[in-house]
Formats: sequence, structure tokens, C-alpha cells
Amino acid sequence: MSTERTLVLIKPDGVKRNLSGAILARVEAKGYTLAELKKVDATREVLEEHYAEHEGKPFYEPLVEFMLSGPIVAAIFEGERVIEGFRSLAGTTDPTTAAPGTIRGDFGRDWGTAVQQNLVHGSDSPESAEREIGIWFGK
Ligand code: DAT
Ligand code: MG
Repeated sequence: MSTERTLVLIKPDGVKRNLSGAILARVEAKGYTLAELKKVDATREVLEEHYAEHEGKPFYEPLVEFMLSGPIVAAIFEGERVIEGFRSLAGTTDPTTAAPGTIRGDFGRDWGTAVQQNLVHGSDSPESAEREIGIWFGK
């Protein structure tokens, strides 16, 4: 076992709906430690780097546009197995069917928009976490 770090983003829908505090509270309540926190207007350059794995997919451009539509809260959380722990808290990608009790399942749904507005991003592996932390926090 080793302590990990993960990148958590509260996407523009979460910030606009004033859910930032409620979302961060769930992560802290689970026992993870907030290491860094900031509110940012992401640039297209940062988002293209962040979502490089999805370039060319049909949802890529609407996803980037959505992420440019308002401020984002970016955080680094630390703890044992925090990467999979946060993804478990977040729930599955589609908020309509994400399990109740998860962030996406409790607060999200399909709003009829082109992109899934699913409130949060969490890194999916130790390699992604270090890459994404570098993109958003430069370290
Ligand atoms: P996750 O955010 O659960 O890791 P992902 O990395 O596969 O999911 O996709 C990144 C984001 O892109 C996701 O949060 C929402 C959007 N997305 C994924 N698949 C999509 C689809 N089929 N249609 C629209 N948006 C999608
Ligand atoms: Mg992902």
C-alpha cells in the first residue's frame, strides 16, 4: 500500500450549480486529504492536453466546449488508494444511470445537451494522475 495523489475537477456544471462544497465535503468525509485547491478558467490548450486520449471521438469537441463554458474547481486529494476511491465516489460516467449514493448518481442527470454534464473528473490511474496534476498544477 502506498499513498497516492489524484486530480479531481469539479466541472463547470458543478460550479454553476453551487455544488463545489457538497462535492468536496464528500471526498473529505471519506477520509481523503485536500492537498491543493483552486478555481480556474481553463484554457483550450490545457483542456486539449487533459483530454488528449479522447481527441477524434465524436464527443471530444462538445466536451472541450463544455469545459470552457465556466470556471472549474481543481483539487489534488491524497490518501491510500485515493484514485480508485474517488472514482467510486464519483460513480459511472453517465449520470443518468450512475448509482444513487455517488456524486454523479445523486446530483447529475442528462439535461438534453450534447455532452454529458457529469459534474466531476477523477484520474483513472497513477500515471494519469501524475500527468494530469502536472497539467493543472505544474508539478
Ligand atoms: P470518465 O470521466 O468517467 O473517466 P471518460 O474518460 O471515458 O469518462 O470520458 C471523459 C468525459 O467525456 C466524460 O466524463 C464525459 C464525456 N464523455 C465520455 N463518453 C461520452 C459519450 N459517449 N458521449 C458524450 N460524452 C462523453
Ligand atoms: Mg476519464
